[in-house]
Amino acid sequence: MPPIPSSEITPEALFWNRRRFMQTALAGAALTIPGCAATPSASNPTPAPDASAAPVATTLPAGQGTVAGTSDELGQPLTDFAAVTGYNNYYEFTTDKQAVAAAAAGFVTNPWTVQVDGLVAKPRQFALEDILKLGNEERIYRLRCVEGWSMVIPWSGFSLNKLLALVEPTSAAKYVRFETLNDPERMPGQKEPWYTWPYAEGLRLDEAMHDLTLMATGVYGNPLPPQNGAPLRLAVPWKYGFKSIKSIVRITLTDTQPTSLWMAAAPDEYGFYANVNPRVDHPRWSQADERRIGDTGRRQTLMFNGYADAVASLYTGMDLRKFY
Ligand SMILES: Nc1nc2c(c(=O)[nH]1)N[C@H]1C(S)=C(S)[C@@H](COP(=O)(O)O)O[C@H]1N2
Ligand SMILES: [Mo]
Repeated sequence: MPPIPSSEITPEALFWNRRRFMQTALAGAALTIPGCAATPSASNPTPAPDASAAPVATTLPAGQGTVAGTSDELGQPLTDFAAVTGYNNYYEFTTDKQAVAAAAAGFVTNPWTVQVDGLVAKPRQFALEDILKLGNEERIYRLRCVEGWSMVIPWSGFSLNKLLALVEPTSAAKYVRFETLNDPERMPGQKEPWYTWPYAEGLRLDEAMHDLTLMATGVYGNPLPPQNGAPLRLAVPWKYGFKSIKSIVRITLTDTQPTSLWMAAAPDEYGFYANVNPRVDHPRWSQADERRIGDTGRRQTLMFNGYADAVASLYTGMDLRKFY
């Protein structure tokens, strides 16, 4: 078994969790010992390391629709459909990336409503059908996971600012908080006590209003499959992937900086901003480079994941080491 570089170890295998896990194990619970040979199970919250190659499609797979683009604006080719839909982080189902698709396969996302509330003039509960009317543009974005791997993904959807405009944020609104469905019967990972469910994320209002911030409702020319966050999820391409919250049911405008699931789990490791920054290392590994899924070697990570021209001005005057 090859040694696993620390940069390929799922960061969500938090020290905090390991400590708790070891305490539980020492207390006599019959748990699987984590490690590269261990299969994550319901009783083992320590995720599998990202050591294996993602599956590669050999034929045009069922479920892949028509996609106009073949590469991102830097000329980098799309990541295979099989990897985009077969190698996922979605802790509500399982921490095993290659088992998410099967674990989430029966997840029913119709009917679905999204409540948009808080500091807005027109709070509203949207039916999914009405949200889908806001647009269906193709957007090819890089996704850089904080764990050190990346993909190029053809999303479809619309800029989140279109939805926010409908509810009219008040002048007191400074942040936007997002929440995933909370339903442990349908999302069995939520029965694990390690995290503060439901998954929550947040953006500053100006980040949320930025045209690049996408409410994704499709991938690879079709509606999102469950493993990618059906029926709708964020895609915030200049931030680490964990900001791109899946299966959203509530969006709340607020004057207070939201606490995300990862900030609550490990405040020393995950900040609110989480902008991709090759010069600010994770406390436990470098962020200078990344493995593009499908590639063998590693490539340099780009400031703001390559979107600096579009977004750097949002952070003028901020110390990006402090405001990680
Ligand atoms: N609700 C929820 N959203 C989530 C996650 C999750 O576990 N639960 N994982 C995040 C992480 S760490 C990443 S890298 C991306 C992965 O998106 P993908 O599986 O569509 O590539 O989803 C993010 N959104
Ligand atoms: Mo991630």
